[in-house]
Amino acid sequence: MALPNQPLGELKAVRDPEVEEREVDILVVGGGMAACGTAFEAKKWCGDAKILLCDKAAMERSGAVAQGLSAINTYIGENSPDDYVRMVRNDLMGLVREDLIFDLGCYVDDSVHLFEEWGLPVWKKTDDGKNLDGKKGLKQGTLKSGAKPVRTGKWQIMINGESYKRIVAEAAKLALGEENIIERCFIVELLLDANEKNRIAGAVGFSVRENKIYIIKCKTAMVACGGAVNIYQPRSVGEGKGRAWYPVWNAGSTYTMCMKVGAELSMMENRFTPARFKDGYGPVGAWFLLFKAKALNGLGENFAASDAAKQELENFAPYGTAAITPTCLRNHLMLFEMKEGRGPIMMDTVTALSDIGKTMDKKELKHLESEAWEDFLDMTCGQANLWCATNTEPEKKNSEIMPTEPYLLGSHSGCCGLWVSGPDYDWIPDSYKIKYNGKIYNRMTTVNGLFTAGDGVGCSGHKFSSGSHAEGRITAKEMTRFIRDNASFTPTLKQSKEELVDLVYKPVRTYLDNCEYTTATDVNPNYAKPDGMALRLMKATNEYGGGTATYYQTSSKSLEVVMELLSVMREDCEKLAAGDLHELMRCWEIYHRIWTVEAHLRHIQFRKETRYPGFYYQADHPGQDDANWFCFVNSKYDPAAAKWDVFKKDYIKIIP
Ligand code: SFD
Ligand code: AMP
Repeated sequence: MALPNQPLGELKAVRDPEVEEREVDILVVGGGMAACGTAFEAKKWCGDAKILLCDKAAMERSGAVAQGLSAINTYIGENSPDDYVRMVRNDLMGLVREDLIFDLGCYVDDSVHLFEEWGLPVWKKTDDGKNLDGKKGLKQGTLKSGAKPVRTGKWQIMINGESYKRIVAEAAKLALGEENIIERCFIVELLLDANEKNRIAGAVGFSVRENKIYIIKCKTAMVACGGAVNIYQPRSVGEGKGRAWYPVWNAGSTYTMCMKVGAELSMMENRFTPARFKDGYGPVGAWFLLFKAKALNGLGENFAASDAAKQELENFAPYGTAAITPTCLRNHLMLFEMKEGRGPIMMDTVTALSDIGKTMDKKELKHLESEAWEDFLDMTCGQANLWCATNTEPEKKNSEIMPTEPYLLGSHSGCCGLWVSGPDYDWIPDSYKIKYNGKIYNRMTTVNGLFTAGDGVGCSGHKFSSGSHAEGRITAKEMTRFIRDNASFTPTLKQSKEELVDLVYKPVRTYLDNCEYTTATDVNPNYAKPDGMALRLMKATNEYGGGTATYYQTSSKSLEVVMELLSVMREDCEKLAAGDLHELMRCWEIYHRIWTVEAHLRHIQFRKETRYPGFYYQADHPGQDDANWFCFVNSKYDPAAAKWDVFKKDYIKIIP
């Protein structure tokens, strides 16, 4: 909750903020991996065009990579882009946009090579099979010059990545110029053109550091505000609240802002419910793949290798029986054990480290143990803290893992997002292309001139940090082409300056009008504080929308109930109140979250099957139903009529 207003606390919000109006050619919303890719690439192509990037936080530490990462999960290297498509398709149970994934696979390595050039240490393999990290790894040469990375799985490589985001942001800032960047600027709505239907013309946002509103006109925009976090009740409450796996400050802005101007969403039913180290949210990939650890049930059994597990996976062939079990089905097996009373699930770190250590001398063993700690110190330092707090030495004591609360994202092991155009190749079906004035613009949404990347792009998961950056770079070129091809366009906003100020600062005015009615500023019959609204949302989704409360199960009736709760929440959002700028940000975040969750649940409601067991279950539609549902589910919100339309879209297989 925001600090109360006091001289040393949050900055008080005032009734009438300053207004700054800008007009640019290209607007980039977000400052994460994708936006940094766009920022790095744009100037090279667009000449004198004016660009502006707005990030709600400080780019050096914003978004999912804020704390750093210890692996780059997409590096094609010796593999091929078509094989990359097969991997993603299998992991996401068959339904993906193969054009987008293939296209990304062709470019992603170039971003990884750039990261290394900018100073990111990548682990290297020696000829005799040893791993070298940090400075030692650098001596082997660069990936581009042929040095071999340390592969964990087929696609992932290890890095010393605590400063990963700083490195990527520095390059983005240098390329774009600080004068073209506004940090601490939260964009709240996109704006359509007054004269041309379905054409992007700008955005409005506010500073979270001073009482100021930004009204920005643009000819084209790229929105990459990441995924949606804190939409379901986390397992930890009280002292653990605020900790999550994905970045807490990504509030579904990408999906809400785009859908509210009429952009088509796709696969919003898909969520990611990652298995993580319990309470600290430490990722499991390095443990499974690099350290070759096994997950054990409460009886100490390697349940994933049991005959019962094999049988269960056969129900989901061909995905379940593939060489690598899809992420949702790995969860499904874990949940099966837990529901049968054979929990908790433990990561057997002790055996894993002891097995690898067998071939090592004392010094190498010590280094191995420090790598185990560094995996978290580089990426999720709260997990390392938790290990300290619970006297956990991974070589001596196993740690519990557990599926977390659900997240919505399009770049990790999930694939919800916007329906976008594929590239202009003849092998790509027409239904995957979006045209404007007869021309195709790669990664453009169904709103003309509006692009997205990273977590924003639907149907193409497993891009991760590197792929999101590469995708941002793709949009930079396409946006340049878009403004050149449509040079005569002048953006005109529908709303007046006053209307936009009224919209953005409404919660501030509601607060100022009513705050003197009670002595406790959080309790007031005339308004609702965002913190309370956040708890309401999480309770509703957790209990009815397939949260942890019900082992991720929902039903037609539960969905009906949660839809009603959401519509009342949306009504009550009219009464959100903000006493300071931090709270104003919280108001807009919760508003974005509620809309995003509604889209998610509407999609689940529409798809009458359980396509992703382990991520969610529909009690009255268990199992996959390929005959009826081997298709994408798309939706579109009509801003003028305030109506949703949810519909099927054909999946087309391109790569055998
Ligand atoms: O271990 C507004 N990710 C991993 N990727 C990897 O390559 N390797 C890993 O090891 C990965 N793992 C991992 C990962 C993420 C996290 C949190 C952990 C572990 C703990 C995933 C990647 O990080 C992810 O795929 C990309 O970062 C996605 O990029 P992008 O650009 O789509 O999102 P972003 O980086 O979060 O940036 C969002 C930006 O938007 C800003 N923002 N700005 C203005 N107005 C608004 N309304 C805004 N709302 C948000 C944010 O400030 C930010 O700049 S592991 O689990 O597998
Ligand atoms: P995570 O740490 O769970 O986010 O995973 C990081 C990467 O490793 C992702 O590409 C995952 O798909 C992959 N991964 C994690 N666990 C496994 C596993 N048990 N088997 C195969 N791949 C995995």
